[in-house]
Amino acid sequence: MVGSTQRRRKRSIRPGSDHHDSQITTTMTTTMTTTAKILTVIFTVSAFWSPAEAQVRVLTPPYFNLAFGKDIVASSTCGVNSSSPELFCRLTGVAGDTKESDLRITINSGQLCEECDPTVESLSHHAELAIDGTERWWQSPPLSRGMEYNEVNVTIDLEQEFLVAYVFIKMANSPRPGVWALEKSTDFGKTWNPWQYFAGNPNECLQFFNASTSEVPEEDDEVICTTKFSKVVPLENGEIIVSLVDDRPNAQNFSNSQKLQDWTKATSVRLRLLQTKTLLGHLMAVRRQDPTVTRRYFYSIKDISIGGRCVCNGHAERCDKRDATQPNKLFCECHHNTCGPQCERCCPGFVQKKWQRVTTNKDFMCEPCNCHGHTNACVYDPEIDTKKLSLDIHGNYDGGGVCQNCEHNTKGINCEQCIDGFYRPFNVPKDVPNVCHQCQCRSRFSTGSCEEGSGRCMCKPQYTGENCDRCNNGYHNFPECMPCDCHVNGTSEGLCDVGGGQCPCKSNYMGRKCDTCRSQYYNFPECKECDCSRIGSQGPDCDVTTGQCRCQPGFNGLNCSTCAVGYHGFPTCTLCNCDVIGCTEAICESQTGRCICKPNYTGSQCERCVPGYYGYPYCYGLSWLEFLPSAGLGVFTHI
Ligand SMILES: [Ca+2]
Repeated sequence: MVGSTQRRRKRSIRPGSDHHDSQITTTMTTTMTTTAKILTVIFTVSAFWSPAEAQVRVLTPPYFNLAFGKDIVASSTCGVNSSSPELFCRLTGVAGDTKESDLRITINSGQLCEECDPTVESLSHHAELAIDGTERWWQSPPLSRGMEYNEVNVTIDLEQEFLVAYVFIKMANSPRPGVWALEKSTDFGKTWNPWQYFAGNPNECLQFFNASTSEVPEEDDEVICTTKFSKVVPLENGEIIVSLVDDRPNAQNFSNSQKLQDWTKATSVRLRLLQTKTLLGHLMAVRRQDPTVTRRYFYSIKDISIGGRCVCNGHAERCDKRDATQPNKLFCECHHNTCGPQCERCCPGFVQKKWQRVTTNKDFMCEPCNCHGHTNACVYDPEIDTKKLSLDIHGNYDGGGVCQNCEHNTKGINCEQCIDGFYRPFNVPKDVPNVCHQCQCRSRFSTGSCEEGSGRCMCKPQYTGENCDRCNNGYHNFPECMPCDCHVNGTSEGLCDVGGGQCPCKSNYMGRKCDTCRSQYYNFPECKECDCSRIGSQGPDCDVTTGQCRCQPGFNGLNCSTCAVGYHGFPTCTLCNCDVIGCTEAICESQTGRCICKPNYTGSQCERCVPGYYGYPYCYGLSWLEFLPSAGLGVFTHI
């Protein structure tokens, strides 16, 4: 525990945190120092990023206030769309810290009242004021304009995906909202999901959100309904701190928990305000819509800070790169040879291994392909990876990089081979530029290719020898090397050319060139004897290709030396004496002639039912016997 605390403290003074602090302090002036303090406290005690991550290669960019400078929209605003400046009064009494000199403030039925007027900058309360870093604030229309102004949405478009650790809200001249939901979108506002519910008591949690009250989430993605931020006091300047990671099961294991990461991902954040918080004594008056009371009820927000950071998948420590085409978007400063706005892929040329996120449990770095220096271009092929065909830079067949456009007369997955007509001499390493030497082969006798290592020329089919300088078997008369007249297999004495006359054939060959099998032989160019059974076949000849003999009725097999189906007892091959209804397709055993019965049949010829079955040739079970008469079918009366 002690070690862990120390490490956490250490993290708070990392360069990233400095970056954060400077950003917060420069963007938020004067009173925002309070906010900065709160943020610092949150960062210091927060377990959002596990302390253990600092020890391995997980890189994480710093937190900053994601809301600052973003687009913010309120569905309704005090003074906007109202015919005249809109009167509102404060809940705090006249005896407050009002400056008498402030001429805007009037005292109206004992209340401190002011007006909203969007045409006068100092009386305007537009939504941007909730994220501007100053003391000015956004304010909703008072309920005196209509009870429907209980429901107001305030939406901040983050313009890209971030991981959000917390949301901090500071109220202005109103209490904190009574009932509301903090919501997030991961599709730029198309759909919304709740992050947390806020209500005054368990009944409101149920009534508005169908949720039970809970302060500590039991799941990484549990939406809790909390009551602690909906108290009526303080009447002004109240604060709400929503932590989206702390207290959740995987808070200490953030980089390994996809569920918790997904939970914190957002492209937009929305405050769906549902009901203002009323003083107990005002309850009836608000329902009656007494304007002297309802003009005191509205929402006002001085500041919304959203603490979070870019999604960089463990591959970047900074996220402040910008692109001229998308000036509002922040890009990760990627390491580990990764590329993309979120370091979500391996850079071109570094695709030997399939891209992965770095976590505390799993180190990963994109690796260049091993193309032996003959190209920088390669692509990842999952099939090559599975088959382990690609060599990595460590000399292992691991990964799926396939080199493209191999230069220097090389080819292959790793540019490890020479193209046709070139060879790699012995002792020449694969990664030298001139690895492949041209084959020195005379084209008349060789294919033009040569052997790896030795460079020995590959001969055309009709030539052979170290230098392709004599005729191959089956050819004669170097250097022409014409095909032999006589077939090399069928001719005796190794003769090749007889000047167009009859070649001397071996006993099992025939034809002028001895290039067919003699009768009773098959399987040219290796002529084998037919071997037909004298008893079972019709003659000694067989099919010249397959060797199949022509069998007598009742005989079967390549040589007609077995009995056909329905016959038994080779060499006599007698017809089986079985009942065709009761026996199987095999009819009888080929040696003994014993009939092979179907289930439920028996007897030497399968001519009766086994015990328990009745009604040959049907052989029904007992259950059928019981069933059939009652069904009135009367089958058995007819057989
Ligand atoms: Ca402000």
